[in-house]
Order: sequence, then C-alpha cells, then structure tokens
Amino acid sequence: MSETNPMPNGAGTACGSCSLNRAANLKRLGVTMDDWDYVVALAGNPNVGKSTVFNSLTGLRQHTGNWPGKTVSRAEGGFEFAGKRFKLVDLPGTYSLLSTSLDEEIARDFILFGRPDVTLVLVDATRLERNLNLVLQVLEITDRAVVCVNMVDEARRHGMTVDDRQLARDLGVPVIPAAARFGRGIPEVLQAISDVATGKFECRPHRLHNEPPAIRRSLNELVTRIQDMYPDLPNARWVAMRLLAGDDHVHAALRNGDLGSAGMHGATGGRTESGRAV
Ligand SMILES: Nc1nc2c(ncn2[C@@H]2O[C@H](COP(=O)(O)OP(=O)(O)OP(=O)(O)O)[C@@H](O)[C@H]2O)c(=O)[nH]1
Ligand SMILES: [Mg+2]
Repeated sequence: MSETNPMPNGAGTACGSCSLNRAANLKRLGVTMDDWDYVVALAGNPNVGKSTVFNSLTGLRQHTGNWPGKTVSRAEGGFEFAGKRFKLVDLPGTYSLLSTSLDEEIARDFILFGRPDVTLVLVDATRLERNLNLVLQVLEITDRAVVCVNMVDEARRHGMTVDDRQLARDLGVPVIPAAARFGRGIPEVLQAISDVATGKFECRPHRLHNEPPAIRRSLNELVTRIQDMYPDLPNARWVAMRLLAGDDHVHAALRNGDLGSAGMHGATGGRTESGRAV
C-alpha cells in the first residue's frame, strides 16, 4: 500500500519545500477540533486527490494511493486560516449524488443535511468532462462551492491546459488549478474557501434547467410548495426533482423536517457549536 505523506514534519508545521509555506496563515489542527466557525465538505470522483488535499490542510494522514475507493466513510479534521477555524470533512469518492450506493449516500447526505458552509469539489484536470457531472450535481444542492482542478501537472504532461477563468465564469463559483501532490494551488484553495465561507465571494452557481417540458408545470408547482414550507432552502428545485423521481430518502427528510436545517447556513457563519450531527 503506497501512502503519500505530504506532511513529513507532522501536524501544525508546513513542509519545508512546498508552497504551503506561503500560506503562513494556515495552522493545521489535526483532529483536535472542539469548535469551529465553518464546515467544509471535500467531494469529488474517486482518485482525484481529495485525501491528499485533506492531509495538506489538516496535517492528518488519510490513506492515499493510486486506486479508487480508499476513503470508505467520511474522515474529519481541522485547520485554522485567517483567524477562523474550519472543520474539513473528507467524503468518499463518488461519480454522482443520486444515492445509488452507500458512498453516494454518505456524500450526498453530508452535503444535503450536514450543512457545510463550503463544499470543495475536486476534479481531475485530465478527466474534466466526466468530473464536471458531479460538480453540476453538487451545485444543484448547494450554492456555496469552490472547484479545485487538481492534477494540472498530469494534464500538462498530456499537453492539456484548463481555462480556469472561463470555467469559473461558466460555473459561477471560484475555480482553482492545483497539483495537490506537490502543494501547488493549496494556498489559493484556502483563500477561496475562506472567501466563500465568509461571504466575501458570493457564488452564483450554474444550474441546468433541462427538465422535460412535460413535467415543467408539476415541477414548478412542487417548487412553490416546497419553498412555502422551507423559505430558506437553497435547493428547492433539486428537491422537487428528487421527489418526482420517487426518492424515498428525500421524501422522508422533507416530511420529518430534516431538510429545513439545510438552508440555515448564513453568510456570516461564525457558528461554534460542536457536534452537529449529520
Ligand atoms: N500527479 C498528481 N498526482 C496526484 C495529485 N494529487 C494527488 N495525486 C495522487 O493521486 C492518487 C490519489 O490520491 P488520493 O488523495 O488518495 O485521492 P482520493 O480522491 O482521496 O481517492 P478516494 O479516497 O479513493 O476517492 C495518489 O497516488 C496521489 O498521490 C496531483 O496533483 N498530481
Ligand atoms: Mg480519499
């Protein structure tokens, strides 16, 4: 089993050679997190470098390696940046959030009910088209996201470049190119997370409205009713689509009130209560 340890000096210290040294504001907190200001979910397809980023930011040593499915449930850790404490949750790799497998359910439920202040979606620069499917699904559920285009070193080796600025305009959220294995782009990821969490950057996520015309009327009616029940819900359209698809899980959450809490995250954040259950 190969394990990448980007943190040879252990938690709390930046490694000597990587660009994290520039993120002088970063303090790795390992698992010692009693309270936090913001919760950040780390999502992405399998094998895109999520745990590598998680380890860089927290100083922990989640298994990383060159095969998919290493992170089997969620792992939590923390870091401090610009005077704020962030709890980071490393989610299992998934290709979608349709809840057809346990991994997808863990990832989806955390984004839906865990109320992350920011969802950091990692994508593989060499497989952008396939990876963007998950990004669009995440942007249906939450309006606070940062996209990190990882493995730009690999992409470059194959003669590919990614127009991150155009992608950011198209998606309506910050897009940061990175090579996490080498610590590149991590300071910029930190800044983007902080900007979205504090409300300094306001996301305007791109949402597809490509539902079949035959269901549009029912869909709009449902959306109106859901919004009446939960005025702060950031994803009424997605919820309505899931209801029409017969998603029992979402149906139950709507009935028992679990969904209501998903809209409670405010731009100011500042929560310090611990142990928010998900
Ligand atoms: N070339 C290159 N390899 C990277 C980069 N980031 C991560 N890797 C490698 O990609 C492999 C997968 O990384 P992980 O961090 O385990 O990926 P993951 O997304 O957590 O994987 P799952 O938990 O299985 O979903 C490891 O061998 C990493 O060293 C990068 O920027 N460039
Ligand atoms: Mg992992």
